[in-house]
Amino acid sequence: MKTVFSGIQPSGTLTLGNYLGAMQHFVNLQHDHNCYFCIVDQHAITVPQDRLKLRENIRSLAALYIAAGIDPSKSTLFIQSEVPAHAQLAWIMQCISYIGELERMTQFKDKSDGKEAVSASLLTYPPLMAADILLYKTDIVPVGEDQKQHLELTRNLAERFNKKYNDIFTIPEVKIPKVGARIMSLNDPSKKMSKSNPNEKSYISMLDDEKTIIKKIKSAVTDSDGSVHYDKEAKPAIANLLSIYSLCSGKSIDDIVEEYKDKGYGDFKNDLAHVVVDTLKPIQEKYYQLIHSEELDSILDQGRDKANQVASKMVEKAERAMGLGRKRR
Ligand code: ATP
Ligand code: LTN
Repeated sequence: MKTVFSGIQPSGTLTLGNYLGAMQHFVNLQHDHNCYFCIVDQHAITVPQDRLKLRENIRSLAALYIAAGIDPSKSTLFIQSEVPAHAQLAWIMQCISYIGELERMTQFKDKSDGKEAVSASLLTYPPLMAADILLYKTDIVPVGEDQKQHLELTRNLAERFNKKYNDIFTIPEVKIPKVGARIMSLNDPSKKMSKSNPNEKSYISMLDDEKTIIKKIKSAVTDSDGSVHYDKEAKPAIANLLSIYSLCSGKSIDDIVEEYKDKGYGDFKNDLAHVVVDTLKPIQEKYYQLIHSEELDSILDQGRDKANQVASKMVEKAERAMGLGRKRR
């Protein structure tokens, strides 16, 4: 059975983009793969976080994973900082990374652009991500489009290590969904929908209530001509809303376009809001049952123990390959 690993940052409440681009696919993969899903809190602190808010976001993300359908009897769900091997292997990965290749990462450029004080960890974020993946002999990494470059770097680092020291790491493959890999912001279709965007109108949170979802979709920007059809270049805003409609309803984009050919944006947006509400409602109900439960803690305890067992062995192998510490008998 192939191994799958992916992570999501607890940097705010997940958006519909995170769900459609990542989490929904995790749920489908767990039936025939050995899956690890991680709450990457050490990645989240590469930018300043409020202590109490971070705690809350970590727990909330754990509950959302389960509420969205991650089954702890099939998948290992755990918190990155509870498995020390991640930071340990990240150091090793930093030692074999070049500053030049890290500076070329688009996410680094975007997040450091125009800032006066840029943390060193924003630059060394990708070696930590490589460590996450390589610790578990991962074959497949399901992510949204924005992570493609980090995956390419992970593969390069793994190959570099294997060649230079010992052939211990599995070279992972990236898996990007055909539709929904990049859900765009509701008020600017040239930017990706992101949970850390300060403008709440730019995203739908997975925990938004019905009224808020309707309001946000009604105020989403549209394109100038009034017809509902799919054209990513000329009509990026409507193309984005059509992708969301299709992914939430299971209908093809062609069928949706046909359904709205004699209708305007008003009807389309109204129905879209209800399709989104119907997608998120069952997840929200499960979420509120779980969020304060002991069950959630016991799932995370078990996940931590399982992940620790696997990851500590791999760190030991990497350290041995590099000659760290004393010779082991
Ligand atoms: P942040 O805004 O805090 O940087 P984010 O919202 O971009 O975070 P991440 O935690 O970095 O979310 O990403 C979790 C997963 O969701 C990744 O696989 C990422 O590729 C995917 N993802 C994030 N945003 C989108 C989006 N707009 N469309 C599709 N997939 C997305
Ligand atoms: N960098 C990713 C989150 C992330 C991740 C990972 C994804 C951290 N470690 C390992 C896949 C595999 C992001 O910003 N979306």
